[in-house]
Amino acid sequence: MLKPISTSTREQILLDGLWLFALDTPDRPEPWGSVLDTRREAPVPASYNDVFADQEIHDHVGWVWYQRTVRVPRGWSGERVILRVDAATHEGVVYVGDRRVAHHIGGYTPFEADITDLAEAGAEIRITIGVNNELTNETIPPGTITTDEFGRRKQTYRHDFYNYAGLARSVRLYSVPTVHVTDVTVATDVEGATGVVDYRVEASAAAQVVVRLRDAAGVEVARAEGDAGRIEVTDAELWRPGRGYLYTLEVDLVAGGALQDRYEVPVGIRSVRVEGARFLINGEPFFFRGFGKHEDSAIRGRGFDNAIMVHDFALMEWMGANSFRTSHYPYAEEFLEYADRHGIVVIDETAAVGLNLGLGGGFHGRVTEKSFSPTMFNDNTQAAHAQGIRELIARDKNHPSVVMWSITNEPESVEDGAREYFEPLVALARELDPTRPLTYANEYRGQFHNDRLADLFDVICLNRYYGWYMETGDLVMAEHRLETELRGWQTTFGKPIIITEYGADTLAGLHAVTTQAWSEEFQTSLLQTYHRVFDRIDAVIGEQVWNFADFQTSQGVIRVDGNKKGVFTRDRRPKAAAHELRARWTAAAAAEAGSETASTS
Ligand code: GCB
Repeated sequence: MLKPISTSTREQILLDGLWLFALDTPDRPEPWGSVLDTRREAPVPASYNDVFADQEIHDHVGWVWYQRTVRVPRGWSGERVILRVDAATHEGVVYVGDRRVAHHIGGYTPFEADITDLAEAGAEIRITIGVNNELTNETIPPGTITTDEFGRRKQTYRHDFYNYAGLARSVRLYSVPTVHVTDVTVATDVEGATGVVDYRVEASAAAQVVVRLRDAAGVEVARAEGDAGRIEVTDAELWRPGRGYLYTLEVDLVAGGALQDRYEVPVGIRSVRVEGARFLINGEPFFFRGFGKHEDSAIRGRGFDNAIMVHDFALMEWMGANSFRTSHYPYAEEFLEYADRHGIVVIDETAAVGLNLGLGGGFHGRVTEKSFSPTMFNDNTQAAHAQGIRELIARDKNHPSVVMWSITNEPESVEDGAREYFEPLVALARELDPTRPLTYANEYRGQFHNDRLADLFDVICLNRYYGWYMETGDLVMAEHRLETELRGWQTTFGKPIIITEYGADTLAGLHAVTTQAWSEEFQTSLLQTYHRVFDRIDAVIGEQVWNFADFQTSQGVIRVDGNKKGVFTRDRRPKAAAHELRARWTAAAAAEAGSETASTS
């Protein structure tokens, strides 16, 4: 799905700001029918949970309503008018006036409606958006809703981050001409010094397609006609990690000799391949250094904020990080656009987290039920998961920063049924995007000798907590067990391995001279221990620490105001480990830059 942009034929207005806001109650009939009966105003974009000083809102399970009016620009007469919601977590329904125009399930991907018939140029329209945060065994991510003896509905879930909800990303109104571009797909490759750009354009009606590739200075370097084709750029300037050079593909629809619509896609020319135990970007082995992150900050919850995003990227750059994983859901498109421009490498993950009843059995009680069964994660769950994969790839396929899809985090991978559940999803992802490698993030019970999924994927991503959840505080044993395991994966599969999670909860300001779990020194020592092992294993081609920053979770006895495995606190102050990582990663980046200079001189 194309992101709305302004061009000479398109305009958009952001509907960010304050919207009327109310919880759904049984006695609130048709909230869209008139002005919402409330004095509350909620900021968009933001999760609503922590904005108000109100327990009921914080804990609400079910629908909430947002409403505002907007005047359709007078100049949009004769244009199509589209309303787009970047994300409604986890289900959204949209009304214009009292007409329902859109419904969407899936909390982290956009949806839109053509509302031309209801949006007369110059007129004011009332937009009401319902958002539902309920998670069941058939949603992605899954959850369980119970009603207690007081009639209170409670949401539980198996993922370790707070179930923030609401309109956490922008809502947009935009115009397109009647004949307009509906989709553009770009895939790039590198052949010697030549950059290859394959493109495909879809349009709302038959029209002549003319595409021009412009370099970063705006100079036209190639031109082609037709709705699909190949452009070759001799001596192409490549998109590289650390140097996000972007061309622009200008797509024109022409009919009757006149320009109907123009859309522009940033294009980073690069190749991605897995060969043996190497991950190659432009034919060069790439080592992932960075983090699993969250969209998480105080007050806003998962709400998108440019200041926080830029600050997080600045801190990653300060540390010499070159990559991150969008754990555990698709992030706002702005993250990927920034990563494209700045040469940051992204592993892009679906929201399929928590498909695992066996995980954390000790904390959640004994588990006797199977994860993949008709009463738990079943055909409907799988269909929702497939839809999540479709929407992720449709949204993010053109971003050069995205080098790999992760279709799930820590599913049950050792049980009967896991393979049957995942095989069709892997096939679907490969069909939708044959150009990018695929992975999934594995949890430790899926070992190299019993995991039933790893061979379906191109890269082995492991989340490991030796020295933390197992052998807590014992880094000698952690080092031994980690090394034994990684050697097992290396020998059994011969595929590249990225450690997509490792880390320790750490209370900023707690210090110790002995190996004391939760201290800043312990977090640093644990990371050093892991790094020693990584440096001894050839197949390890990446280290992404869990987590970039402390983040909010549901309440529980193992979480003190959230998960504290951040290398930064929730307000982004460095713990000692940040300095340790900075020393390691900036040295690695300098060594890579040195070898690159040597090989090009
Ligand atoms: C994991 C999960 C992540 C948790 C983390 C932890 O394996 O993938 O979502 O937050 O462990 O800290 O327990």
